[in-house]
Amino acid sequence: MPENDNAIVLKKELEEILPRKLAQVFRDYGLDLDELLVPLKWKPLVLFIGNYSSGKSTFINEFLGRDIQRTGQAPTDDSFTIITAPEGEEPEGDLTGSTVVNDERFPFESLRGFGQKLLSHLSMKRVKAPVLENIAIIDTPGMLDSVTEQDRGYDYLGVIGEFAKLADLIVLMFDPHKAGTIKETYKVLRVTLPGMVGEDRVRFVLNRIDECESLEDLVRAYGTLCWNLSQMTGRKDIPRIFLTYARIEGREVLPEFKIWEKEREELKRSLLDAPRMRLYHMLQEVDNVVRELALEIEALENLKSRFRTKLWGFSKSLIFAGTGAFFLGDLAMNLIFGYPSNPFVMDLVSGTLGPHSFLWPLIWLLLVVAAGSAVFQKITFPRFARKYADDPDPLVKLKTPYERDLWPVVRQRVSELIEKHARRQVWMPHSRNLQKVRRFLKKDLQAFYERIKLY
Ligand SMILES: Nc1nc2c(ncn2[C@@H]2O[C@H](COP(=O)(O)OP(=O)(O)O)[C@@H](O)[C@H]2O)c(=O)[nH]1
Ligand SMILES: [Mg+2]
Repeated sequence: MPENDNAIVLKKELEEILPRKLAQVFRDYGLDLDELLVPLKWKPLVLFIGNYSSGKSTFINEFLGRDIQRTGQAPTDDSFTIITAPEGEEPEGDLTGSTVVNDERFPFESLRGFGQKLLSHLSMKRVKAPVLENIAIIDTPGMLDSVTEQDRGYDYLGVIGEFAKLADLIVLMFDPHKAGTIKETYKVLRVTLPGMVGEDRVRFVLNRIDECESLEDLVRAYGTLCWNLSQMTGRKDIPRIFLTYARIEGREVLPEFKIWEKEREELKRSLLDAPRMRLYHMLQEVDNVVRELALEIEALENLKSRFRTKLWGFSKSLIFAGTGAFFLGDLAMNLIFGYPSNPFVMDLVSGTLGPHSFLWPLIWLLLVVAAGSAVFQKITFPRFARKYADDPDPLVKLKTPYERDLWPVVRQRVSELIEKHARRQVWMPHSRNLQKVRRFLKKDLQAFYERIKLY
């Protein structure tokens, strides 16, 4: 599998170049670079979701050429099953839910939070099949309807969302009878997958088309589905929908439907594309995180320049006040207390200026500067920091919808950094960091995208 080799080479290169170019910058902003690649540490994942008895398990069995998953008309299987080949010399067999979420080799730690009930409905089946060397397939209990979902005892849609975040390819399968539940499922994808980038990970499948009674019937079902989909995606164009059916022994299929048999084969082949999708996924993930970082630095750079303006304004007042105190401080003392007898200005006018004349002016100057700095440190600056910690919005100009999508998360981080380390933020070399990050996005990451296209 040359594609998979390329995937490994590219992944290695990315893992090398990312720390070399950006580790320092990540650390400067309190982010952990290693965490970024955790979801990508295991095999490429293909996730099957859709309504119950849409034919997910039947399709998976067919794809593997073995009867691995139970199938049936009623909601037969209410478990999440991760199917893959055993590693190295390990034997075939099942792993329990708690093993799956606790084994460091697998990327499923995030499922621990969903409780015991989920763990008893999660397992890994390890099956020796050549296609499973490079991918893992996740079969899910079919979506019932939103009311019944609440009885499962765990957050079903939340779990789907977690899997969707990890998955490189998502097969969204539904049948003509129950296309309604697709809406709920799709909503989860929309909120979990980042921005617009996630959409290309989804394969839409209308399965069991052999159950349509005629071609007209199929066209009607397809039309309804397209309408529903365009409402859900909010796009003008309709994503490709694979029309498929399983060949079941003893079951007659209308001859006109036979032309769709090749779509099922095409869909199977597209699952083998998962390793390449993994590369996209990986780049999108990196892209996303680095763009978040860029936005964060931009905000802090702006904070720094606002700080400079503020500091300069304050300094100007301080210079003014200091000059006044230098020339007039001892004169005022003289007028009120009669001491010192020869204030600075008088010496200046009478031409009797000597080193002794500078003593009081300098003391006054120092006093004003000290008082001014104290005010700045204790009052002006904390107020300035508080203002932007409470509301960092004025610090950025969100130019694209993508940046608007990123901002809520970044906003939170900016706010926390200002809250905790405001002083550091106004002195850090943000613009240099921003340059590094932008160069990475423009040059290095772009080069990776170009290379994927070639494969
Ligand atoms: N007519 C027809 N039946 C199918 C097709 N695919 C699956 N089935 C049947 O539908 C039932 C549910 O399938 P299953 O794979 O368990 O659905 P799942 O709940 O999505 O995993 C089973 O009885 C299958 O034999 C198909 O394309 N056409
Ligand atoms: Mg099933």
